[in-house]
Amino acid sequence: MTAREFNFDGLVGPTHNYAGLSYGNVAATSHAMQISNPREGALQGVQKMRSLAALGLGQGLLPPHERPHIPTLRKLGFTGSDTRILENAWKTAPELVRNVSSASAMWTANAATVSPSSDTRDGRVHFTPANLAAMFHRSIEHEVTGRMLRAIFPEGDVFAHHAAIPSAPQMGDEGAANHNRFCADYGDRGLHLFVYGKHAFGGGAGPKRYPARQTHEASAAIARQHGVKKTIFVQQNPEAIDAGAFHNDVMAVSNRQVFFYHQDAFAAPDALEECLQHAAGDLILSFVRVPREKVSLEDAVKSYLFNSQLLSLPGQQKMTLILPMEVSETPSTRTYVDEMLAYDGPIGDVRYLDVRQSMRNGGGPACLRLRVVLTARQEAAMGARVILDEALADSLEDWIKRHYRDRLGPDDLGDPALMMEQRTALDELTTLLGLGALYDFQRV
Ligand code: SUG
Repeated sequence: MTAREFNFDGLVGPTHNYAGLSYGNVAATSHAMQISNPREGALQGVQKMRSLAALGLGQGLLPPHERPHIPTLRKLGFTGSDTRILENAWKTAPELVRNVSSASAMWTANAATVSPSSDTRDGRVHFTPANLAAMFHRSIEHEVTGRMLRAIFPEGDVFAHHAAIPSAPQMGDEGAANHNRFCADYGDRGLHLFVYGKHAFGGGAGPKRYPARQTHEASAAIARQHGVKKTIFVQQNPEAIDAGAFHNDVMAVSNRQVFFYHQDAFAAPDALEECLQHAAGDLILSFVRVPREKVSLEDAVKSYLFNSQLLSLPGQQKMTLILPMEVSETPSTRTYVDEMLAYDGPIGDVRYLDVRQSMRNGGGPACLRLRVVLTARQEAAMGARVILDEALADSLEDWIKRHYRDRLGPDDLGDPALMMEQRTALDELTTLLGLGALYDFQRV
C-alpha cells in the first residue's frame, strides 16, 4: 500500500515564554526568566512548515492549547470567575500560573505515539496521547491533545484513539520523541524501536542526575494497545539523559531504513544495530553513527544535531537533513556535517532552519513535529483544515500578526488581558482550521 508521511507541527502559542519549568532540559533551565517573543516564535514555526511544504512534503499542524489553563487551577482549589481565579493564583501561587501558562504543547513530538495502519493488528491508524507525567506543566496536555486528534482523525474504521495511559511517574510516556520506525517505503510494514529511560519496576540502571521521563512499562503499554506487530525495546544511555538528552530524539533520528544517531545514545550500539538488522530481515538498514571524538555528548545537546528531521524529498535518492541554525554555529557539528556531505552516505543534503525561540526551551525541528503516515484513503478521511498550503500559511501569519505579543516575560503571565487575548485568538483559529469547539473556554 502506498502511503505518505505527514509532519504535524505544533503551532507556537500566544503565551510562549521561558519559565524554566523542565528540570533536566538544559536549554530550558538555562534560559529561565528571559524575555520571549511569541510572535517571532510562531512566525518561525509557520516559516518552517512553509519551507517543508514547498519541498513537496506532507505538512500539517496542530493548534496551540488554551493557556493559562483555568480548569487546572480550579482543580487546585481556586474558585470564582476565570479572572478572579487567575488573579488569586498569581498572588498566592505564581509558580502554578507559570505551569498552567506554558505553551509546551508546541512540541508535538511529545503529543502522542502514532502507529501506521500497515503495522497494527487491526489495520487502523492508532493514536495515544502522551501522559507527560514527568513534568506538571506538560501533564495537563493529554486531554486536549486527544480531543484535537479525534477532531482531525475521526474514530472509526480508519482511525483508533486511546486515552493516555494512567498518569504516574512509573508510567511516564513522552510520546513519539522516544520512538523510531524503520521501513522500506512508508506504507510497508515497519519495525518499531521504542526507547525508554528506565524500568519503573524491577530495578536496573537509570540516570543519576536528571529524570528518565519515559519508562519501559509505558512504552510496552503503548505498543500493546496499538497492536504493533514488530517491536524492539531499548534503553536510552543513562549518561545521555544526565548530559541533558531528556528525550531520545535529542540523540537519534530515523527515516525509512536510515538511523542517524550518536555513539552515546545507547549503552551498547553494536548490539542494538545487530538486533535491529536481525528484526528488519530483508530490509537492509543503514546506520550513521556519530563518534564522540567528532561530536561530544555536550555538543550534541547544545547544537541539537540529532533533533533534526531526516526526510525523503520527492525525486531525491538521498535523504535530506533539516537542522537548526545552532548546528552551523557549533564548530564540531558544522565540521561533522561538512564531512558527512563529502562522504557518499545515505544523507545527501542539509538545510538549516531558524527556530531559535523554540530552541531556547529545548525544542528543535524534530521536537516541533509529530509524524503521521497516511494512505490516500486515510488522508481523505481526515476532518478539519490542518494540512498546510500557501493560503493557510498566509492566513496563519496574518492571524499571528494580529493577535500575538512580541514580548513576554514570566512575570507577565498573571495578566488577565493576556488570557483574554489568547482566547480571542484561539476562537478565531478554531474557525480558520474547521475544528469546532475544542477548548474548555469554548465548551462552557
Ligand atoms: O518537555 N520544554 C519541553 C521541550 C520538549 C522538547 N521535545 C522533544 N525533545 N521532543 C520539555 O522539556 C520548557 C518550558 C519552560 O521551561 O518554560 C519545556 O517544556
